[in-house]
Amino acid sequence: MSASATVRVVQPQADERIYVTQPHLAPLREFIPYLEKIWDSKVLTNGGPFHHQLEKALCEYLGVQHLALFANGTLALVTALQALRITGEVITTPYSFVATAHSLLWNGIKPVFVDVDPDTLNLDPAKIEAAITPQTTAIMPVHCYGHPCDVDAIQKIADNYNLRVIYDAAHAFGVQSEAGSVLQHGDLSVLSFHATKVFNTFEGGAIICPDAKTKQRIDHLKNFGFVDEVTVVASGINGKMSEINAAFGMLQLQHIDAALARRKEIDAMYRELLRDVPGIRCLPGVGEKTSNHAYFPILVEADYPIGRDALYQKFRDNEIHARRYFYPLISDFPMYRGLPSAHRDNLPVAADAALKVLCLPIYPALSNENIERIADIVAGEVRISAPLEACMR
Ligand code: T4K
Repeated sequence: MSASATVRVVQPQADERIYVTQPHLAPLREFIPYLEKIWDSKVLTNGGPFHHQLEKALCEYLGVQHLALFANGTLALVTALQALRITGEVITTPYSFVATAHSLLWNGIKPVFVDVDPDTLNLDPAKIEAAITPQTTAIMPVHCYGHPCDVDAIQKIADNYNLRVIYDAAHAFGVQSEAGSVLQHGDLSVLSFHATKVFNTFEGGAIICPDAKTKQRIDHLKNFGFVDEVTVVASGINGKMSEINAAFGMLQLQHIDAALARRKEIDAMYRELLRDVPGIRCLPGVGEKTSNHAYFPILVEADYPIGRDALYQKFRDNEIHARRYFYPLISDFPMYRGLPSAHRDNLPVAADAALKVLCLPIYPALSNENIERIADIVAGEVRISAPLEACMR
């Protein structure tokens, strides 16, 4: 037997791997009638019937007044800033996906990073005022992991300084506080319907706005600025959602409640299984009446036997692809790190969280068996280290 034949590396099948998320897809057969309608009508895009239906259906489902669909959340963020004619400096969080700050750069706006609250990891309202300058025109907070920001405190500051508020609500589909949808706050909120999100249309996004006039401006901006065949009122972009994505969204909406219910069960299971694991802190829900359980972040604290990156690697060795959302901080990427507000001393809480956080897999198809296996890997490190510590004593 040759040497190479003795060493058999068994590559796990793709379906044996567990990722941080897996898209929830309605059964394919249910989508066929939607496709047939598109094939019959030949309307593929530019505000067709499914686009209209989905905007209406999402307003009803989310409990909001006006919603404009987009091809993705990033284009929606870029357009939201255009819609309110934001310029100068915008206060935002370093603890998010890069698209948040990139949308500012795409508009020639300077991001000013402000630290986050240690309990919510959302923009800390107590630190916003110190970052306001004569150039500040707006605040762009993120409802990180779908947990609502302190919307009242942020609005109070915005009112005092005459600033606009655009929420990056990419994670906050369906989240409700006591006062209703979290998407009703600020001047605009932006959703993402990316494959990795709680509600997905493959790619997609939306801007939620409070009045019909703003919605009309947004609708112009996402369609090159066209009002009619011969009238262009703004230097708009092509940000429209296609009919195929909108049709899929209509179908996905029929299954969303079941998907959210399963996420809730998984969240509860993790919390129970990890409750007594020393050094592991599960981020609590904050102020939400209805959560969407979009992510399951744990913070690996100093009293856990191994570091966050070692636990991340341990998972990978077991073909479990947990993710360090959000490490590195946005403020550490090359296009931001030169900004005065990007300095670590200005962002101690965010910097600490970025080194501790690990998002565990959470998606409706995740089995109870795998949830237990994942929690067991976390708890296992404590079991391994306990006898060792006893020997050392
Ligand atoms: N603002 C915030 C706060 C955001 O989090 C995001 C997006 C945006 C704005 C921008 O919205 P969009 O323009 O994307 O609509 C992912 C997503 O690509 C990104 O949408 C999301 N945030 C971010 C938090 O996560 P990656 O680089 O982690 O994606 P990826 O491809 O590594 O996917 C993660 C895992 O999901 C994969 O390991 C497997 C699974 N997956 C992924 C895709 C794309 C699938 O099973 N199927 C798939 O099709 O960024």
